[in-house]
Amino acid sequence: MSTSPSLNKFEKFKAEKDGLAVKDELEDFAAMGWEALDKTDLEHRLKWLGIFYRPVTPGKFMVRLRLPNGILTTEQMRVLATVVQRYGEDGSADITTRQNLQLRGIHLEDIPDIFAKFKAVGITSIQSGMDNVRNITGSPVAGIDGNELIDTRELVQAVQDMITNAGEGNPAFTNLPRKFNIAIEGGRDNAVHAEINDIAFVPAYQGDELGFNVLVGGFFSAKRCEAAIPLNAWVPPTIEAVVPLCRAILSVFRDHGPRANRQKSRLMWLIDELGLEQFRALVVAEFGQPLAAAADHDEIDWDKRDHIGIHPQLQPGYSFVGLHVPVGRFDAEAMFELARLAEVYGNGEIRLTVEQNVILPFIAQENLDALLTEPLLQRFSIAPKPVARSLVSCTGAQFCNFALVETKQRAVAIAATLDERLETPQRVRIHWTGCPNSCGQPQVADIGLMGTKVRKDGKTVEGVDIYMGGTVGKDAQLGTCVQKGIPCEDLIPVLENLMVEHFGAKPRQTVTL
Ligand code: SRM
Ligand code: SF4
Repeated sequence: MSTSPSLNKFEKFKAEKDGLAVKDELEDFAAMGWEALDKTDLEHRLKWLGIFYRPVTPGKFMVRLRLPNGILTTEQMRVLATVVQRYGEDGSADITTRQNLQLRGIHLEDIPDIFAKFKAVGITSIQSGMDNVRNITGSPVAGIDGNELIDTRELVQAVQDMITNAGEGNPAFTNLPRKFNIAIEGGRDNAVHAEINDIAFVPAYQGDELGFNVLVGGFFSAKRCEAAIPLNAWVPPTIEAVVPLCRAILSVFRDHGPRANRQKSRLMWLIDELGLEQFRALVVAEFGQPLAAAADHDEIDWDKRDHIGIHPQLQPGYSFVGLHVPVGRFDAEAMFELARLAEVYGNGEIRLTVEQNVILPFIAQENLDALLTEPLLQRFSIAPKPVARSLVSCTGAQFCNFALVETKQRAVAIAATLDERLETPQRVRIHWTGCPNSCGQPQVADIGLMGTKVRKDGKTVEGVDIYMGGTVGKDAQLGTCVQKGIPCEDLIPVLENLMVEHFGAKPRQTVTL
């Protein structure tokens, strides 16, 4: 196939060979060994299968799953734990900011076997990277929240099945101009950060009928960050409405989205180019029927919960218990233990949150005390200290080649120091992100820390730009950069001051002998 000279290099390689084509070559790749692979297959096309070559740890791959609505079963978790365990010290897993899991340390030669094991328990990693739709998020307490408006679980699964052809791969949506995020919120507290998704469904009443208002175009990138805007559309909360609308918007993005400049290829750039009215008209034409105008307000009227601790759930006699997983990092042992706890005390289900934590649902009243004595809860606390509690961090330099700084370990250490030195009366959400790509969402945080390089004493050192003003839940707003270029080694006093000045923190009394 000939390719136009105006296309960027990503468009060229996609036109030459679709990313999904490597699915049929995986057995051969595994037999050849990663060093023998074509560079574009290795570094890019494998991401269509959720397989990420990590230049920081060559030969040790990351596999990004898809976990619709962030829900998995004990059986699935055990399979994942077994995979991670196989790689000893190198094996680990991270809960992501899209309530998903990424497994690390994986050898390419094992992947056909690993994928067979995934398939046997209904897990897929297909189309989870590059120019594809990412894990679709929904409230982590869908179906168990007494105040829920719409249970999103089936909708999220149905949208994923449409996009991925039920996990087998769907060539109709494997060549989008860029990555794409979808969230479906059914609760009152905007647990999914609807405003930072390319498509977001938020609960809204049209007269007496409950359905969704639809937002479009939210995204973060190194050059530009935008909150989603109303499409002026309302749909009933049915698979028959939500799935075709997602298909229509994705088709418009695929067929009309800008592809020349990767920095200007996300959905919002197309909306800018066409104007909202014309964009909406194209969506309606694809949808094949008129779209109702948006309801005049949505039902997001709560502050965002963090789900940590014990909470009575919709079903009488049961609670869901939120465990704090420091910066979302698991080892195999913790994964096996979580699977066991969910089986022994719950209903065999494990849920993940976009704050990189875990929820065990359906804990019967009579099982609560015993669950609380389990050793894993020492490590994954239900009552973490205030700063640690709301900490979120992207992968950072340990595994990500875009990173300008190490994030996860530093985030944990600094949070521990702040908790030691300060009494903090309220939750302060600190988000770390290792570079301007903003995977750790610093713009939604109370205090967002974005990695950068800084000059200090004639040397280049790791530093951060500080973001503030991000609000979540109802009336969510993106924060902005308030301070630039703080060396990480000088960060603690700066954060202490911000905590005292803006969040009512007080230095703890120090005892002088
Ligand atoms: Fe991200 C690229 C990790 C959520 C914006 N992101 C990457 C890569 C794949 C880069 C790479 O190849 O190394 C990172 C993999 C590092 C690794 O080894 O883990 C990476 N992104 C992550 C995760 C794992 C961060 C985390 O620790 O939780 C999140 C995985 C989510 C998932 O399960 O799919 C993750 N990334 C996000 C989010 C947050 C969100 O979706 O709410 C964003 C901002 C929102 C958005 O996309 O609009 C985000 N990631 C990016 C971007 C900038 C996109 C852009 O339009 O420019 C890149 C770079 C790119 O795509 O070119 C990127
Ligand atoms: Fe990597 Fe940057 Fe994303 Fe962090 S924000 S995971 S450093 S690309």
